[in-house]
Amino acid sequence: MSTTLRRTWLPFLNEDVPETCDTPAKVAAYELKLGCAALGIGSPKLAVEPSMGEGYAIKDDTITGGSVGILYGAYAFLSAKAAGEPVPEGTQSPFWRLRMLNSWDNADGSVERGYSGRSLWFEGGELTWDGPRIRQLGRMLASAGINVLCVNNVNVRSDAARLIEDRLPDLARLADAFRPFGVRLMVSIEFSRPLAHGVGTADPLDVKVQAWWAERANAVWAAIPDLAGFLVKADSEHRPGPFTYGRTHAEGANMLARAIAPHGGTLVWRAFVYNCQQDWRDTATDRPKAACETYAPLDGQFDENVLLQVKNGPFDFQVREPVSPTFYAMPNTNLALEVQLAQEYTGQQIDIYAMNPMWREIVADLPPRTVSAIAAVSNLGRDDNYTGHPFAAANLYGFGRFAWDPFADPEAVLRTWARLTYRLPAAQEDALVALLMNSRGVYEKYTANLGLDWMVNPHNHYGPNPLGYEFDLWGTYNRADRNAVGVDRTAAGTGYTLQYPEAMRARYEKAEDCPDNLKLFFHRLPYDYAMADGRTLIQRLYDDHFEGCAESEAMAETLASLDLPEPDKTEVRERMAKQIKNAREWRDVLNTFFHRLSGAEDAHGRKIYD
Ligand code: GCV
Repeated sequence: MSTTLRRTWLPFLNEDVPETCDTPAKVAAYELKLGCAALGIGSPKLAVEPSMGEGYAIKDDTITGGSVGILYGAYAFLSAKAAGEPVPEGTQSPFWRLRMLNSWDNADGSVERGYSGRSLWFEGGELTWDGPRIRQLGRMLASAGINVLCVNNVNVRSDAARLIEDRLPDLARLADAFRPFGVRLMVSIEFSRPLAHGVGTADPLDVKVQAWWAERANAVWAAIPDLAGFLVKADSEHRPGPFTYGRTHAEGANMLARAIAPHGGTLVWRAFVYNCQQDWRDTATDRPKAACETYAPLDGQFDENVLLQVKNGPFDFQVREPVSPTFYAMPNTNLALEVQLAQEYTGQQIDIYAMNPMWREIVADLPPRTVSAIAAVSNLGRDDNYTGHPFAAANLYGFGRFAWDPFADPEAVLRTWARLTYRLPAAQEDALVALLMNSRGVYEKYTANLGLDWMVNPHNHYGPNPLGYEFDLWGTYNRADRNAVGVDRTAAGTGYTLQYPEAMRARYEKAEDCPDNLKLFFHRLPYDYAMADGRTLIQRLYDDHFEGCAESEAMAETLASLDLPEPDKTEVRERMAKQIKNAREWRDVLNTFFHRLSGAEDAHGRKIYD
């Protein structure tokens, strides 16, 4: 086995993909030969039918598929055989056409919100990579069904802006490396870039600016004809954008969209706009309202090749948020749903947090056809295992599966991942799947129960700090005092609930109807508020913190009983010890914080520090 390979969910593909496999069909043939030999099964025939695109069908020992679909068919066949599951019946095709991974990799090799090492393709301002590792990653992405990779951070800094300029030949070579896996590249661009080239303005309505971008697009697509498009973060967290010129985001996005439209490019414009300079004394401004306020009035104004990419919740990838109201307010706009695999607020690939159950909840509230595409902030890095925590690979795999079929059962997806990756005895596999399924709930209990987000350490976002953002500029306040906690976001409060369609507003508007897990997201409640189960709010806060911590300790025992292979076993054990330390810190800091404020004693007399 090659030294460059680390365990994936296809551990029987235990040789590198050679460079000679330069098309998806050749990769498919290679993988089938390798995989079928390792699994001791006969290899099916391959038949390319270009009209099937990304689709495939497996029948009578023949895999028929489009020029990329043939590869998806090969992986589906091998996965099913290896997992002992039936091969998919009938013609299979992905639910979303664009299944995008957004890397927040910087040209210097660092990764913003990266928890698995440095960038796999940037170092020292240059694009540079290890060929076998990239091909192994291509295999991983294709076998999960991911088909677009944005290579650089949406915060475009220093040399990254040159990717579409003098660094274009390197970007084209990277595109060549991923193309055999059906993965097309995307690049984040800086809205104000014409300024660096003497244009004198970046005003989207200025013809010189339009001409500059058109010329750039011509050069970029000449070098990479299948580039998926540009990704833009504008007027957000100090990034430049059309507001500087008194233009709307539709005007800004459409200007870029028109430059790339002749080449078939998609312009992905992020809807992450809010006031990150808020005065904490200002109780009228409510950050979750910002995106809908900015974009809903622009519904119908975006060009056809613009995708407005909206984060799943109205804040920023917190443990528990309602679905962003922007999704319901823009029926005449192509929308993309953005989720985050990088565990910025969800344990930083130290604490275990499996995401498929969470995405299923999003889809329950957001009919999947409401959006035309899906994107995930990547959790990849140069660590040997690519994702830091070995189990974080379940989120990468699970994202691809979700993007292919958002209706797939999350538990079944996690089981397939666990089975393919580890082949544990049945009882151990059940225990691992149950642990993964519960992992988000455990993390939620000790960090942010009842929808009370943002009590994290500022900037690095790991560990508890209930006052960390309370007097800061970012619009994320819990406003806890000695009587009550939370922000009233109802019609009588900040009015955030008014952004929702009637049925959802009704669900959230009254505290007694609002689901427990979002109570303190929508309401400001006194500590003696009576929860439906008869407990007081403060008791529920204490109970969840104690329970979440105890459940994380129980997770360690479960993990110790699993026959995981090395080095995963050691890595998992070491990270679990850190998770328990983190959970204890959260439990004690939050309990002490609320105890000091409320003066309420724990009904069970457990230890709360004064
Ligand atoms: C890439 C949050 C993160 C930032 C990130 C930003 C975004 O604010 O903390 O690191 O920047 O979201 O999504 O643009």
